[in-house]
Amino acid sequence: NLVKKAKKLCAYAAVDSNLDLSKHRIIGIGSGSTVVYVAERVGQLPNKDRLVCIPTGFQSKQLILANGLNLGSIEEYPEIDIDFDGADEIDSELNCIKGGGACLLLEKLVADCSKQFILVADDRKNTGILGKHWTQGVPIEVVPSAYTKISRQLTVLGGKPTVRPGAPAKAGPVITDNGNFIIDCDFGEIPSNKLQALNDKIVAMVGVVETGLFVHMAEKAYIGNSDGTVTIVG
Ligand code: DER
Repeated sequence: NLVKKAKKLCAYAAVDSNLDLSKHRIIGIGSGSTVVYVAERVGQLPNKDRLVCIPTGFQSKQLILANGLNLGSIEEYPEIDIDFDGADEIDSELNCIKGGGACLLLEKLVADCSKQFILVADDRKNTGILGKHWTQGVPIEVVPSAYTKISRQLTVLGGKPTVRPGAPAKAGPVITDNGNFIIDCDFGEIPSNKLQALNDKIVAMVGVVETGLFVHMAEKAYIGNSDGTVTIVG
């Protein structure tokens, strides 16, 4: 269908235009359905054996192995040359909301360790302001014992927090790859000049592990459009 085609187009374009094996050896592989095509494209490279791929969670690890790529860990490779990952929403300054797939902690860690961070997304995500299309809230990873305390603090901050349910797959909340809960907190539309302060306030709450607000981290975004074109931002 058109969305799948758009995801494949932007992912292939991002790899073809940015991955340079003469200077990139350690590459980050994100999580979600768009980055599936990034791993597929990298897996088609004739000299892919020169690469070591760093996962951002269980699904990402499976993608690396399924495409015959060398799997590394962020413990072995804390300096990553280039990272490709998806996004739930992207604003006009390439800030983004991530965490729709509950992998935001390792995604942010890998992005933080990367010299280059490239986003790949279909055009539904490219709305220009965070909270416009992605209305389920900012994903926040929290230690399970702190979720009620943090929910209260988020409400005081003006948010509407919900612990991400595991249903119908699981009774009780989603448990992340790190054994934590996800709170999705709706703050409505968030102007780009408010993002850093909001992120810092949330991260300062005891029991918060990380937020899905990726502020000034990405330098380029490849947007796949339903008309078959790719828009490059940044
Ligand atoms: O969870 C994430 O941040 C993922 O990157 C994900 O939300 C992107 O989603 P998609 O590529 O499946 O649209």
